[in-house]
Amino acid sequence: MALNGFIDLRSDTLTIPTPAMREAMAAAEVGDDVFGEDPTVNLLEEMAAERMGHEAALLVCSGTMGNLVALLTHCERGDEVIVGDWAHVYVYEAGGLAAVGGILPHVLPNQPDGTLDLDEVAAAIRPNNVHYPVTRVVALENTHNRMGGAYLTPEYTSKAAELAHAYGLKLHIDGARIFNAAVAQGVDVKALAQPADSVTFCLSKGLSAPVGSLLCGPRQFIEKARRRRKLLGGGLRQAGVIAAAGIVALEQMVDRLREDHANAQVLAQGIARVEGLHVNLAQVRTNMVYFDLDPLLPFDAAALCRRAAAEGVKMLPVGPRRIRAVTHCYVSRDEAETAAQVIAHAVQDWREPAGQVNVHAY
Ligand code: TLP
Repeated sequence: MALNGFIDLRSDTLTIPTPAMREAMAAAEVGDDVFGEDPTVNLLEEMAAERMGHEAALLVCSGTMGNLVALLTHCERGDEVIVGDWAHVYVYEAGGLAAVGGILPHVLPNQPDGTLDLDEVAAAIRPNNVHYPVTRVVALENTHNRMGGAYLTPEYTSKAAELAHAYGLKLHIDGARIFNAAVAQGVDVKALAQPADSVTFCLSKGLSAPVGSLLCGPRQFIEKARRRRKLLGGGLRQAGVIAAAGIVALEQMVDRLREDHANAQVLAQGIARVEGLHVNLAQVRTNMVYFDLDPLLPFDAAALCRRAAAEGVKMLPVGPRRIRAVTHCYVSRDEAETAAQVIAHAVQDWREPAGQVNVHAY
């Protein structure tokens, strides 16, 4: 099930459309979505809203666009968003909230479990005073990418929403992998999405669709968001070809995420057995494995990734001595085991990587 001949653990974004998706895309009924006339997009948006327990949904090009559209819809220029220091929207979205929206990030430390400390959130909310920016939104991420794929619980999400609402703020959730969070906890995804005022989720990660994310929220909010999406150039025409794959993703690819989580365990346990590599097994909860290289090892994360790639396993260096490996539907259990063996061998029998395989780095 390899991708281009590699066991590719760099990201679940590397997943390609399944045969069922390709068929659905070819057969999709389409129309002009800027006119609201693409029946397949309309169906996907209805399905997404229903799944999340929100009134309406909007198909956007990417998770990045979904978060930006959400924040542009909640905020005026000069408003403030409370956000974690490792949040995707803060670290990995090219500063869009500030660059495009004129929105200030008010950054709090992310906890190892992906949460923000709610006492710290309460303390960060600005008093109503002419000197301050207006605090408008609390932004959370579920699952939390840089905090190891940690998931937020329904209880925490509801508490965060209560706090935000008590101060007249909105809660936005970057739920790029919210289905992983739901499947890992055995809860209905609504319990994680409904307390928020807006939530985005991605079709193009573990769900294996080629393109697309959904922004969900109240109908009026989504209508306003539709204009923001247009402003950003995200008004697509016959987007039904994309939406068709998204419908297959929602129907066929959600429940199987548990396999990815089980394979992440296999991989993590294999890595944990390698002397010189450190993985916190308690933190491996969904489809992500982050691990660190011992300071005594005579090579860094990028070198280890190049060496593993030369032997057929791609991973992502995310720091000088930190690596991310993500499981998805193109990584079988056997491949997870093989990957751990390749990594072990690379460490135990270290030599400089042969050849140059581009693995990228975040
Ligand atoms: N994350 C990508 C990279 O950008 C880091 C990855 O490989 O994990 N929210 C979260 C939590 C994400 O992890 C990502 C993508 C996004 C939003 C953005 O989604 P896209 O790539 O569709 O803009």
